[in-house]
Amino acid sequence: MQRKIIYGVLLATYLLNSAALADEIVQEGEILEYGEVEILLDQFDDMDGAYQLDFVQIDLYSSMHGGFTTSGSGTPVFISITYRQDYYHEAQSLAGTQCHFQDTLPNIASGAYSFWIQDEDQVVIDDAEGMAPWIGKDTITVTSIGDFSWYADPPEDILDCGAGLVAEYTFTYGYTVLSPCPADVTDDGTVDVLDLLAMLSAWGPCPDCPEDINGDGVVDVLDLLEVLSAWGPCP
Ligand SMILES: [Ca+2]
Ligand SMILES: [Ca+2]
Repeated sequence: MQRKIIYGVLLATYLLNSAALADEIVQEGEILEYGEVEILLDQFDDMDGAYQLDFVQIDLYSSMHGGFTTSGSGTPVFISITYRQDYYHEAQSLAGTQCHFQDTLPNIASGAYSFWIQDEDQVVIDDAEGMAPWIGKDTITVTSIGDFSWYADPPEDILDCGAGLVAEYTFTYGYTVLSPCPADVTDDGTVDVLDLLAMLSAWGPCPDCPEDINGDGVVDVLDLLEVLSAWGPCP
């Protein structure tokens, strides 16, 4: 019984190691101004086709620091701020993120009132395949727009107001390390009858499986031809 458990662990370890290696690279930065900002996406490199880009995730975290002085009438002051960022590569729209802040603050007489408020948003770009040719080598344009509203009734209750913003962004590049010898589905350094047998046992629709060498979601004669043309030791 003990031995069976150990074999089970070894088999699980082998299966994990034989799967394609997936990894992530994170690029972080800050945007401190409104309008257009260029960001060089220089953290991902496809290593001349050895890495496949799977997804790009953008996380935006915004902090708003504001302050105001009031008449001290006692009427609450309502603040609503929307901060939007749009991401473009040349004319192509990639994604948009939006943070929204709102709060009700007291209308006090004793000098200025200051506050910090935060929000965060996340977006995942599905069309990472379309980004792969230029990502790592080119810039994107980020357009930042803020919409501020301050309400009190009567409005004269707000004597003075202002706000500043810090937006931190994170780009996460998810990628897969591609095998230099994709037809070696058993990962033993040789394309031989074992790979052929593995292919036959996975025959038919098979998304995301190593036997689908051309990545079209089906194990069929096209993949079989890839195995035959790569027959022998891997380069
Ligand atoms: Ca093999
Ligand atoms: Ca296929």
